[in-house]
Order: sequence, then C-alpha cells, then structure tokens
Amino acid sequence: MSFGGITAEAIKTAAKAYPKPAVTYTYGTAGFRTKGDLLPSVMFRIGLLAVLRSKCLGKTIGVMITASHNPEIDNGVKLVEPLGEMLKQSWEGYCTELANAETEDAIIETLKKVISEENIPMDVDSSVVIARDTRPSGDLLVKALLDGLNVMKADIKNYDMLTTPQLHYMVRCINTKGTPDAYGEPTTDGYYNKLYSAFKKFIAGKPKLSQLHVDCANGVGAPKLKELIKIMGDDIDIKVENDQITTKGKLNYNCGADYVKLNQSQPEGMELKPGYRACSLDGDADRIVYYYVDNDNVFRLLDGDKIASLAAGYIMDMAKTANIEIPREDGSKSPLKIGVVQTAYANGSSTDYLRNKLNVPVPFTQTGVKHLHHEAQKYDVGVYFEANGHGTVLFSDAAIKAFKNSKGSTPEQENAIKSLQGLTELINQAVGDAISDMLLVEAILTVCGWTLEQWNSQYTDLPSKQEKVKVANRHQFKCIKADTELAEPKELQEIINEEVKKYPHGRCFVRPSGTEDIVRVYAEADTTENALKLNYTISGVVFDKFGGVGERPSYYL
Ligand code: NG1
Ligand code: ZN
Repeated sequence: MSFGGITAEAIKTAAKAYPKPAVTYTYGTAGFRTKGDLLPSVMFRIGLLAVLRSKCLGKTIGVMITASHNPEIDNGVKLVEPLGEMLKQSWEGYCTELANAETEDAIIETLKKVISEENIPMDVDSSVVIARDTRPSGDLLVKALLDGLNVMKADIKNYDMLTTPQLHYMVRCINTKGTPDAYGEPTTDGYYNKLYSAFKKFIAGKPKLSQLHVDCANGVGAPKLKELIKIMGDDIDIKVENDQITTKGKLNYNCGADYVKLNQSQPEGMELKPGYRACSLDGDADRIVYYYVDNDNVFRLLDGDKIASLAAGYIMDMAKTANIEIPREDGSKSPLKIGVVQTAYANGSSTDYLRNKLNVPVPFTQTGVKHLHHEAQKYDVGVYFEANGHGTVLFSDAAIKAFKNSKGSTPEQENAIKSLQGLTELINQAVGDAISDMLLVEAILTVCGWTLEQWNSQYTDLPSKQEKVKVANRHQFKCIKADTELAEPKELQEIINEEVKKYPHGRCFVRPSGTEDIVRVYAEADTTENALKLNYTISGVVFDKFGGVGERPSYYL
C-alpha cells in the first residue's frame, strides 16, 4: 500500500528518529498531556494523523501544542477540527492507538487501519496549520510535528506562537473563506480587528471603564494581549501583568486563572488594591477569571459561573426587548431559545440563580468543554462556562440570521437587536477564548455601567473547596450522572452520601482528572469551615481507603 504516493519505507525511516518511550499515552479531554520530554514521538505521529484527518474531510486541520494551565515542564497536543471544534470522538481512539504503536511497523499498520476504516482518499491534498504556546519544550516538539507532516507531504502553515483560541480561529477562518459563513481573516491582525471593531461598536457612546489589570500567567496571552492593546489604542485601558515569557519556571507558577480559582486568592507578581479591577488568563489564554479586593481587603472571585450569569442575564434582557421570533425548520416561528450549560463544578448558588432568578434552563454535562459545547449547540443562544473560566456563547445560524435581518420598531428594540448581533461578532464561536471573553465582560460592564462589586452582587457563592488527591490508580473511579456521583467504588459513594447529609447545602463529588494523574474532590456547604471539613473528610477517605500515594496531607480529616 502506498500512502498517497509516499512509501511505507519513507514513513518508517522518518519514524526511526522518534522511538516511543516506555509510556502509555491517552488522548484525553485535552488531547495528549504529559511531561514535554515524553512527547516527541507523539508529536511525530500526530503529524501523520493530522494529514489523514485533513484528507478524510478535505479541509484544513489544526494542531495546537500546549499544556494550558499545567506546569511549565508539561506539554501537550491536540487536533482541531475544521470549524475550530475539538477532535471527533472516534478519532481520539486512533490518536491513542497510533501514539502507543511500539514499532515502526506497528505505526504503518495503524495508519492502514485508519485509512481503510475511514475510507480516506489518499490522493487528495492535505492542509494543516500549527501553533504552540511559550513552553521551552515547544521548539523541539514543533520540529517533531513538522517531521511527521513533511513526510506525508502536507501543506503546512506554521503560526509559531498563538493562544489556543487564536489557532482555533485561524482554522475556522481558513475553512470558511469565500463562503457565506466566512469567519474572518486567518491572521492575528484579522483576529484583533474583528474583536476590536465589534467591541467598539458595542460600547459606542458609553464612558470608558477604569484600568483592568490582566495577569497573563507569564504565558502566550501576554504578547498577544499586547498586540491587541496596540490596535485598540485609547479605547481600552489594560495593564499587562505577569508577562515574563522567557524567564524559566515562571509559566503558570503561582499565577494564572487556574491558580487564582483553586486557591481563591490573588496571583503573585501583581499588586491588587481596593478599587482595582483585575483578571487572570491561563497559560494558553483560553480561560479567564475576574477578581478584586473589597474595602475590607477581602478577595472576591468572579469565576466562570459569574461570567456565565453576567452574559446570560444581559442576553435575556436584550432578548426580551428585541422580542424577535426565530423561523424554525418546520415553518413555524418561536422566541429565542436561551440555555446555560454547566458542569458539576459549578457553584450551587450560580445554578440556583440561573434557574430560579433568571428562569433559564441549565442542563449539566460531563466535565470537558467538548461536552458543554455540544449541549450549547441545542439552543439559539447557548451560554457555556466551566467554573474554571473556560467557556463561550454560541449562536445558532438561525439566530444570527434573524439578528441581521430584523428591524426594531422602537429605538430600544432596534438597539437590543443590534446588541445581540454585536455579541455574535465579539464572542469567539469556535472555542472558549480568554481575550474574547474579557472583551465580552468589559463590554457588558461598560454598557450596564457596572463595577465588579455590582456584578458580584447578582448572587453569593456557596463556600467551596476543590482538592487534588494522588492515588495509585485513578481509573478505578467511575462517574455517572454528569460526574455528580460515582458508580464505582460504591462504598465511597455511600460514604459521601452520609457525609453530605451533615452539612446544610452540602454537596460533594469525586472525579478522576482527565488531564492530570490525580483525583479531584469537590465540596461545598453553607460555611467555609463546613466546605473544608466536608472536603478534607472525603479526601482523607479517598487517600486512606482507595490507594492514596505519597505523604498523607496533615490537614485531611
Ligand atoms: P480535568 O483535569 O479532567 O479535571 C481540567 C478541567 C476541565 C477542563 C480540562 C481541559 C476542572 C475541574 N477540570 O480537566 O474543566 O478545562 O482541564 O483543560 O477545572
Ligand atoms: Zn487553557
């Protein structure tokens, strides 16, 4: 068998440079993710597979090299589908199989299997775009990826450093170019100008907000945000913080969205005084959380749940005033369907606020943005955010068309329709995007004339605590009911059920991470003391009875 004019020998020869280490790889919720030095063989093979995916669809495929919020020595890789979505689930298995092929012959056999199962026309051209974050291991991994792509004679565009959402944006732009759904120019300037012009239109005539301090986690968000600020000029006041992308060991270290969310405290490396407005991005700029310290110097976090509530509240207001009907496929018309998708990690107060104050449907999905994204597509306006700050707002084609074609009969109605239309331009439709989400929050706060305190007063978070527990085998934990319960081990779920009853508003669940070799324990309750007590009791049980490794943390109960 030839691989579109390329011989098996050529692939095997190139593969010799990238022998597989004695590791078992899994393509998980965020692609492959592990220590950077364990990834060259994976990168080479992802190059081969990206070509097959591209030929299979006849479209451009993206490859992003990043380990997001994880430590600097980690790295990772994921494939991006033509409209900027996450890889189709059935291909995740191919990725895993190819990454674990022990020999060069096994690589060839796996490629043959994919080609035949997917019926891939090997004579069509392939096109792949790639980018990386700032990690030091990125250089070598890009080389391995390029070697894989080159042996398959792919048409390659290497964007060098981009945020993850920028790469998703590029892929979508390239694949929609020249169609009625053209998404934009596949360049960073195209990306900045699209966001900027939408933002500018949206806030026209409103007073500018005070300075926003943006902690960039010493990652790729820093240089990219600086590029955006240059274009936006006086229209926004941003101070870029934690921008040391070349100093070793700084990336995500005691800073960034993940650190701020998990520790519920401000990042190192920036000053935060009462009156300051601040937010943190993660290492590849696809997550964002806001925060401030109040006049009593108490740290106040505005996480993904708060962003979802802000966006949903605003959109529902506008939808009510716009009062437009959306044409349905069966010829009928009905009002805009709005939904907010959450996961088990969403704060209980946010769910209560959305369901009972805003009266919006709130479906729950498993953890991982692909699940949320999929569910959000069922609405005209699908708001989805993970509590950790990863999320976006999706608009259906029918809604986008209706916003464009409707005319208001009063200035208020016209303004509401225009605002909804503006949001479709401002919000990255491909994937959760910290920079686009930041502009969304800034835009809504500007038009509402709100401070962070006003935003925060929508509802009060229940105290919560998330903990990572190291265990010998995290795969023994099997979740059901959108991760809110364990099917296995049964005994552990029974203990959780008993413990939860002891605390007002008590809620607790245990779930194996898909990106780290740990188990996450989440607990919330009426007071901070009770949330901690509930968490540390269950974390202690997990550690003691279900294979905890290393030293037992002294605070476990
Ligand atoms: P894991 O490690 O599977 O919990 C984490 C986040 C997910 C998602 C992925 C991808 C939490 C609790 N989990 O997954 O929501 O963002 O990383 O980056 O925040
Ligand atoms: Zn990220």
